Formats: sequence, structure tokens, C-alpha cells
Amino acid sequence: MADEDDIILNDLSDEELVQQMHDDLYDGMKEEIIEGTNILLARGWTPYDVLTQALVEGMRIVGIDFRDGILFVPEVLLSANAMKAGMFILRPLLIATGAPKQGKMVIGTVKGDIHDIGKNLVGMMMEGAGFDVIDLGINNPVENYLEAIEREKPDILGMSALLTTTMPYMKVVIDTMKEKGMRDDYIVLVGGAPLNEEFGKAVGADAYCRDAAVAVETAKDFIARKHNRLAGRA
Ligand code: B12
Repeated sequence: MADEDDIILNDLSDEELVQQMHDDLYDGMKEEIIEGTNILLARGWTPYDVLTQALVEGMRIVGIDFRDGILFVPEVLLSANAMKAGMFILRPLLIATGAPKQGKMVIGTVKGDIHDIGKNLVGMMMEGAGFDVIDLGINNPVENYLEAIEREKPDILGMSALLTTTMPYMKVVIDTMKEKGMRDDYIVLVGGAPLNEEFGKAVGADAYCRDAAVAVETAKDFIARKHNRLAGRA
């Protein structure tokens, strides 16, 4: 019998439990992640703290061993599924903040890229901050973004990419928006682990955001500026 079966998660201290959740995420143990998430919430943890300290930090560790060739795609897929199960519990709690309406965002992962955990997390946090979020999912060609922004008329377009091979596609989308004379009608935010501020500037985005919390603050900031600009014109 694996040791794992002998551990009663609820008997662990908060610190031990978070540590155990990192291990369980690493091992792709979905049920344990669900249980751990619920225990931390029942102990009065905020959904945001559970998300960042137990889940995102766990995935960071998975990322290191994936990079170093210790973990492989099938294992990381299990970790991702376990993480998503935890996020599924946190989502309604994170979005039910009653924050005043801020605006609308269309978000999607770019063509060729199927990573969606970070994008989903940004979407959740944006909803919690009062944004309506239209999620286009993964692997989006430029047409999907254009159709969605024409249909939804959002304030913000968000693009996510986790691969160095897919991140240049953001420029394709922004350049197409420029060609159509619609670039300046939208606030374009980009994110994903391999990006940085310089890249964001180079592709013509309004801002690069390193995580979901920064995305929320940046979005609010741009919306406030947009309102001030419109008020100035009136
Ligand atoms: C989980 C994972 C997978 C899972 C994805 C499951 C899923 N449903 O998403 C699976 C196993 C499927 C996978 C597949 C692959 N992966 Co992968 N994956 C990862 C891993 C370990 C974690 C990513 C993650 O979810 N992080 C957690 C979230 C919360 O963080 P995040 O995504 O960075 O998002 C935050 C910010 O970046 C930002 N953000 C993200 N998006 C956006 C968007 C906007 C608008 C804004 C404002 C902000 C923002 O806010 C988020 C929240 O705070 C990373 C390692 C890493 N360091 O990132 C590798 C990684 C990204 N993968 C990598 C690779 C190579 C691959 C594969 C090519 C492997 C293969 N040989 O097949 C395939 C590619 C498949 C494809 N075509 O997309 C490499 C990329 C290397 C590179 N430089 O390009 C990495 C870096 C691992 C590594 N070091 O080798 N992967």
C-alpha cells in the first residue's frame, strides 16, 4: 500500500497540508486536491490564498521538473487535471465578489497552443473583479479573435501563449487588427510564462501582465483611463 493512503489530510496542519497538496498535484491526484482545497476553505482560507499558495505554487514545482525532463507530458496532464479540479471549486467563490461592473473582456489562447490553466485563472480573477469574460478557449486563429471582438465589442482583448513557438502569433492578431483599423478600439493585454514586458511592447500590446492579479490591476487601470479620455471628449 502506498503511504499516500495512510495520510488523513484533515489531520495535517495548514503548512503540512499545503506541502502535501504540492506533492498530490505533482502526482496528479485529483481527489486529494479536491479534498485539500475544501479543507483549506473550511479552515477559513481565502479562495485566492488556496489558489496561489496550494495550486499555483504546486504547478510551479511541476513546471521545473517538466523542464528538467523528470516529468513528462502524460504526468503533467494529470497534474493539470488535478489543478483544474481545485480551480473548479474555487471559481464560483472567486467570481462571486459582487464587485461593480467594470467592462468586458474576450480572452483566448493563441493558435497552436493548448495551455489553458493560466488563461482560465485570469478569466476567473477578471470575473471576480467585475468584468464579463468571454472565453474563446485554446488554439485560436486570428479569425476567432476578430469574430469575437466584432460580435462582443469588449473593452479588452486578452491573449495567452505558453510556448516560445506560439507567442509570435500575438503579433499576427494585433497586426491584423491594425490593418483593419480597429486596433485602437481595444485594450490588448498579453500574458503567459515565456513572455515579458519587452515582448509585449514589441508585438504592439498595451500591456504584458505577469500574473492574474497584475492582469486585474492593469485592466482596471486601462478602463479608468479609457473613461477619463471619453469624459474629456464629451
Ligand atoms: C501544464 C503544462 C502543460 C499541460 C497543459 C495543460 C493545460 N490544460 O493547460 C500539457 C501537458 C498539455 C502541456 C503540453 C505541452 N507543453 Co507545457 N507546460 C505546462 C506547465 C508545466 C505549466 C503551465 C501552467 O499551467 N502554469 C500555471 C499557470 C497558472 O501559469 P501561467 O500559465 O504562466 O499563467 C499565468 C501568467 O502567465 C499569466 N497569464 C497567462 N495567460 C495570460 C493571458 C493574459 C491575457 C494575461 C493578462 C495574463 C496571462 O497569468 C496566469 C495566472 O497567474 C509549463 C511550465 C511553465 N513554467 O509554465 C509547461 C510549458 C509551458 N510546456 C512546455 C512544452 C514544451 C510543452 C509541449 C510542447 C510538450 C510536448 N513535448 O508535447 C506541449 C505543447 C502542447 C501545445 N501545443 O500547446 C514548455 C514550453 C517551453 C517553451 N519555451 O516554449 C514549458 C515552459 C515547460 C518547460 N519548461 O519545458 N504542457
